[in-house]
Amino acid sequence: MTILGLAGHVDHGKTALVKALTGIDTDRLPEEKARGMTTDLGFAALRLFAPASGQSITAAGSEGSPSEPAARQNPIQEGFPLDIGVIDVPGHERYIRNMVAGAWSLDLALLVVAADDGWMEQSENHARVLSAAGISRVILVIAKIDKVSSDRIAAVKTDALSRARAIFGNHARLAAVEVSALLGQGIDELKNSIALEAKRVEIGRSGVTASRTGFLFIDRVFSKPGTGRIACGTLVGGKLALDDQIIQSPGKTPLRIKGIESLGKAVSSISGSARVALNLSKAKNELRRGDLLYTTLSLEEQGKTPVLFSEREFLLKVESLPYSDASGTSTAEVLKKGGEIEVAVGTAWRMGRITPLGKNPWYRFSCTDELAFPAFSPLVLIRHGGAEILGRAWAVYQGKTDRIQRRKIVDILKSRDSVDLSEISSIIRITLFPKPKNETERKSSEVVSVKTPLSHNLEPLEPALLKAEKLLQTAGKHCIEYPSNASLAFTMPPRKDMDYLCAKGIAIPLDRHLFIHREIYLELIAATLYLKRPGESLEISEAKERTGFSRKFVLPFLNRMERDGYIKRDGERRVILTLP
Ligand SMILES: Nc1nc2c(ncn2[C@@H]2O[C@H](COP(=O)(O)OP(=O)(O)OP(=O)(O)O)[C@@H](O)[C@H]2O)c(=O)[nH]1
Ligand SMILES: [Mg+2]
Repeated sequence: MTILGLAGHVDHGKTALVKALTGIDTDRLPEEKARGMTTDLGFAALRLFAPASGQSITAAGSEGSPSEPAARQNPIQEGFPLDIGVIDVPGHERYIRNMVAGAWSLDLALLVVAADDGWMEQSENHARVLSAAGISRVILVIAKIDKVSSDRIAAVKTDALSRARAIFGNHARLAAVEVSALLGQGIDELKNSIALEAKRVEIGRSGVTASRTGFLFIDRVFSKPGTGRIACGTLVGGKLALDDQIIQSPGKTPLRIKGIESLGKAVSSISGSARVALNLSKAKNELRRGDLLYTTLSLEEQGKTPVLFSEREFLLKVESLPYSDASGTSTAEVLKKGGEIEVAVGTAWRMGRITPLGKNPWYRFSCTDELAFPAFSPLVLIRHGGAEILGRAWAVYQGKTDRIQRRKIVDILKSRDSVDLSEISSIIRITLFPKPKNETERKSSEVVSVKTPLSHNLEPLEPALLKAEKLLQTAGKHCIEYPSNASLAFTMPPRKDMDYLCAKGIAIPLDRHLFIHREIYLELIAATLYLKRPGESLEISEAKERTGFSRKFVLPFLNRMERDGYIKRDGERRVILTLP
């Protein structure tokens, strides 16, 4: 599914345009109806069909980059149905945070500029939000063309295109279409442009393996009598299926997916990107707009680079965003003294304090409530209490730091301004938490280096051993236990095969009788230590909840983790020594 979002100044015709495209009135709240103004996000669905290859957009400067996916072999043929989730946003500056909420996750944006007013303050702000969110496919819609002369339309279009180009940069795909939602003029042409861009988005996706972790910022929560709690949002990456576990953060609460709907239809599974409504099991925490839901992380994704941040304090790399002309204040100028600021990501935003770290562009940001977001998502910086978009930022570290640690970090950053963010993030973590040199740590790092590859790269196994491995995989976290009872005997691999798999590192003995596949063992360690830090305690109940093991299995599992150097018993406590 392609996710399309609207943007543009108040009253420039965004909601009317969505209605002209989809037939749906996205202003659903009574307040919106009464005021004739959008105040919150609105949602609609559109189905278009892929146009023939080679059809070009009526565009200005929309050549796209040479690496455009369309240049690859095209798996999406003419007539292929393209489902498009549409997100309408408010244009009034008072609701800028809601607009930012709608901008996360977009594949394509319609930047609406009314031909009578021309480029206005929120055209500028919204364009900068889209650019902050990394949106680089934009169709500039010159709206309400029935109200003005053709000369005026041409002038507004030229001005808006050059301003948009200044904000989005030369790499962005930028097309322009003139419409009147009132008369229906230009709507077919706009649909063609959307279909062409959506086709490119889908072609781009089809060649790429979806990221394993799916993220969804909740944008709406409601209860349905007899069904329970429903959370809506845009799923980005990953795959969800009925009965899967999904985690809610802040709070890291596991929830079960009881039902999935997308574009009004019930489905049993869905892959991102998609608009979804999830019926979720009861949990101790409320579901709130701004909460992040995510699928359980695999070990592979948890390696050195974080996949998720969820904390009250972060170290940020801040970046300025271009304005459409030279009038704007520089981000560094505004932030140099630090102070109150608002940070928005997805549907979440927090007020907090930003403090320069001593060296541009690095800052510390702390807020009172935990903020959860996918690692390396751009954060939008908004002037405290205002609507001005000050810049964007990326978190490179989460958690509190003391003065000495920060001084160390500044020293690192001085010499590494141009280094990749995930690398910076790893360097900071290693600097703040150097590996202890004691015996247990040495052992554990050996374990880590031996087990890191997820699949064993050994010589091919003979059929009998392959069968034994398959049985072990099928058993999953139920493990294989010897001697088994008679009714299960036929599914048990011979003990000598299991011993061989252990010798090859494919099977892991949790104790002398209980065996688990190595990949499953590693996944369970990752789940158990997820977002934990060395030095923290690990409770048995927590390990049970995170692994789904019964008490009978959780103790051998924890003992094995201890033998592998991940944790250490300290009286009644188990202390975390190292992370996978
Ligand atoms: N003449 C004319 N009027 C239009 C057209 N499109 C929208 N309008 C009118 O412009 C006004 C604002 O339209 P909306 O679609 O509500 O504008 P919006 O951008 O969604 O406004 P906000 O959501 O408040 O930012 C309404 O009175 C519409 O009827 C058009 O193509 N021609
Ligand atoms: Mg509107």
